[in-house]
Amino acid sequence: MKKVVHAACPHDCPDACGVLITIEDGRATKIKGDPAHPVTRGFLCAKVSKYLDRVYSPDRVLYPMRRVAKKGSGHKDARDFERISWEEALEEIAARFKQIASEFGSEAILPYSYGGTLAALSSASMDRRFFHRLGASQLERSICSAAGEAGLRSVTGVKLGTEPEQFRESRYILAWGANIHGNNVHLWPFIEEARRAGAKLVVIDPYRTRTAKCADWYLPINPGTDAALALGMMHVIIAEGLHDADYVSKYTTGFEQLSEKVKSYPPERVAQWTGLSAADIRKLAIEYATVRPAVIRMNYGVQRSENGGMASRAIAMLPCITGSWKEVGGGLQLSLSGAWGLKKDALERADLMQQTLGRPARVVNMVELGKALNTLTDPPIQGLFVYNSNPAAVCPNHNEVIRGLRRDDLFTVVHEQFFTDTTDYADIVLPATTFFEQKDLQTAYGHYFLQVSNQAIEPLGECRSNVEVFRSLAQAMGFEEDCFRASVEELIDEALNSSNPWLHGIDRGRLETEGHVRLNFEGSGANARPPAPFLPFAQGGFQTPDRKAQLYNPALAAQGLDPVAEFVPPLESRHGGSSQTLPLELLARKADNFLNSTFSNLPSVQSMEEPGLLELHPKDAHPRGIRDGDAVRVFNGRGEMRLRARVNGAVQPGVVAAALNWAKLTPGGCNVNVLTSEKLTDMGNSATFYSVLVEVELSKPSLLNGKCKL
Ligand SMILES: Nc1nc2c(c(=O)[nH]1)N[C@H]1C(S)=C(S)[C@@H](COP(=O)(O)OP(=O)(O)OC[C@H]3O[C@@H](n4cnc5c(=O)[nH]c(N)nc54)[C@H](O)[C@@H]3O)O[C@H]1N2
Ligand SMILES: Nc1nc2c(c(=O)[nH]1)N[C@H]1C(S)=C(S)[C@@H](COP(=O)(O)OP(=O)(O)OC[C@H]3O[C@@H](n4cnc5c(=O)[nH]c(N)nc54)[C@H](O)[C@@H]3O)O[C@H]1N2
Ligand code: SF4
Ligand SMILES: [Mo]
Repeated sequence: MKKVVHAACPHDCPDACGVLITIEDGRATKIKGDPAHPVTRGFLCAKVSKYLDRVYSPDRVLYPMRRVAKKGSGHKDARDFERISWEEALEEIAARFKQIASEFGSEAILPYSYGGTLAALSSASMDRRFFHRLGASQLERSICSAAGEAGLRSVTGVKLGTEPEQFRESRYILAWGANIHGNNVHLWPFIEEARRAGAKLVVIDPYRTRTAKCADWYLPINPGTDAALALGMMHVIIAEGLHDADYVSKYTTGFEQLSEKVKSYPPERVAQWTGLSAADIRKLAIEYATVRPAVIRMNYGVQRSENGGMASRAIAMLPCITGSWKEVGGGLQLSLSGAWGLKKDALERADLMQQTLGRPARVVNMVELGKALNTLTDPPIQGLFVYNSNPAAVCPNHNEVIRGLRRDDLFTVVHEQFFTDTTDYADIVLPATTFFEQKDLQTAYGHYFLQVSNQAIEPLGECRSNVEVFRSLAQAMGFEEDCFRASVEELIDEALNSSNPWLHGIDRGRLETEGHVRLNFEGSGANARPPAPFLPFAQGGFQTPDRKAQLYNPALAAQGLDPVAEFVPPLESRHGGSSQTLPLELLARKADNFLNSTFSNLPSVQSMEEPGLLELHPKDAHPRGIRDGDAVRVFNGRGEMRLRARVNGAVQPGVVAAALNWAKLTPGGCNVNVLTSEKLTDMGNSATFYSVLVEVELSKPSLLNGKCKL
């Protein structure tokens, strides 16, 4: 029998595509985009188009497994484990967690999860209930976007922005630290539509991405200098009187302080930091302010540097001073995730932690996993439960993370779909379903459509969903609260039972029938209006204390930051002053065809990438005797790796780039995060993957096949 099921892609991607899965005799035989979805419009990215290869991969984890080989050695796949039953696995985990809790206290157990799936239930529901009830340490989940969110919110008070459909109305589009073509591909057709109508696409990125290659104007900015550029643009806009005085006076506070501040950022000075010419900076500012509507797609590339919070803040001020929020096709998009307002307290039940501990549990920042595993005391981390994440690949300061994961006294459980870099250090591996095998609720951070993702096939092998794993683990621990028995449907209903007016009229039944539903921006009942473009800040409405955009934000001063904005060069950069020890800035990037480390083990997806490359400029290659194709050693005080040189036009002199991959699949055996640091950003305690200094030298080709040196 053949049927087609509507699902939603839950991967960590702004697009949250509507998906149609064809099933024949219980087996998925086809995946395609749902043509009815107004934003993702019937196509999928290259990697998810190959999703059947992932679901039915012979490498899936299908059964609970217990380690038999020594941690970190052996085959680094299923052969290092013995198959056990779910009952044995759950009993062993419960027994170990109870023993750790009684000996060290429950905060010696740390959950570790991030973006394996962003579906509402799979990412934060039963799991949170479980760890709150257990009294485990809390994880600060800031590895990706926290600096940018803090920067944006310091201006607007909320993560809202321009909906993607409006980009077709824009006439000037700034892709700022945003690899749209690689990481947010469903925005691209709207941009193309705008360009056919005469729009100009400007890309500001230190790496010549696919998006940059397609741009009308590409500005290869020096890494970590975006705050200077935004302040320089505002210098020109204000000096030329191109700001919207009416919007500014009605809907912003602090314009006077901003005007004063930007006087010290003339284009000539900004040029020295950014590597862009003063003439280009001036031209960019004038075009941005006068070619209307102008929209900014800022993305998280901007905020993965030491002062990325401030950079995002400065950029977020631009549409506030030009009044571009008033226009359809104007404004700015970073993340739209502030719109959903699902009932988190019901889903996550943080009150259970209070009940167990009588206080909030200790917080451990996920970026500092290496430090946490190796240095925390009182209590030390003795139990680690990893799900939705692959920290042995994605965490900065990889060598320290691995040193911690190797500890014999650390009990590590990993719930996974594949034998990743992290399962190489697991005591117990539990098999996880993919989104084909479970039902969930799906929000998005790049559009405003809510979806239900239906279950298409039965779980493979003995795979269980995140919800089911924590439900059964709660039972094994003897947690008796009713909330540990909730079904998926009940959890979806609880999530939607929110006071957010934009969810008014949207319930599970409607989502199940319609597949996707746009948030209710129009109001309901007598106040309802016909669907119209959503302009979140056309008439102010910022979610700040005074409802105005905060060009001056007093709360920042309390954190030791400039309450207006300022540019401070990253310490670990060529402009960083005394701490500068090595000459090259490394962009430890994402691969266009993987999703962080996900997909990197699938042959059909691997064939679209060329892993193991270090991209560098001829001006840096030649003095070091490096030619295209040579083996090179890339190193700094934290570690080293071997890569193959690609001397091309991707980066400017002084900048090199390498992409994220599984460590065990990277030539030389360790990945780019051996070079990155645990240093946190200025705002949001986020990661600084793009503030890294390295040196590069020729290496012996044979060492490309060597082992990671710890
Ligand atoms: N194909 C694919 N899609 C993805 C992902 C993936 O790994 N692969 N990852 C997903 C995830 S988790 C996220 S958070 C989003 C992220 O999507 P993006 O926010 O687009 O993230 P990045 O690729 O980190 O950075 C975007 C660009 O910023 C540039 N950049 C680096 N440093 C600077 C800087 O100092 N200034 C400026 N202006 N630009 C800089 C980088 O070169 C990069 O091209 O994408 C999601 N989508
Ligand atoms: N050098 C460098 N490092 C980076 C970045 C970078 O640009 N450069 N990007 C950073 C960013 S932006 C992010 S968001 C993080 C991402 O960090 P992670 O969220 O850890 O990302 P992934 O590598 O995609 O690993 C997710 C894992 O979850 C598993 N998974 C998927 N679905 C499920 C499920 O339903 N249940 C369970 N239990 N597991 C599941 C997948 O198989 C996969 O192995 O990486 C960060 N690390
Ligand atoms: S990864 Fe992103 S673009 Fe690809 S199918 Fe999923 S949501 Fe769509
Ligand atoms: Mo991310």
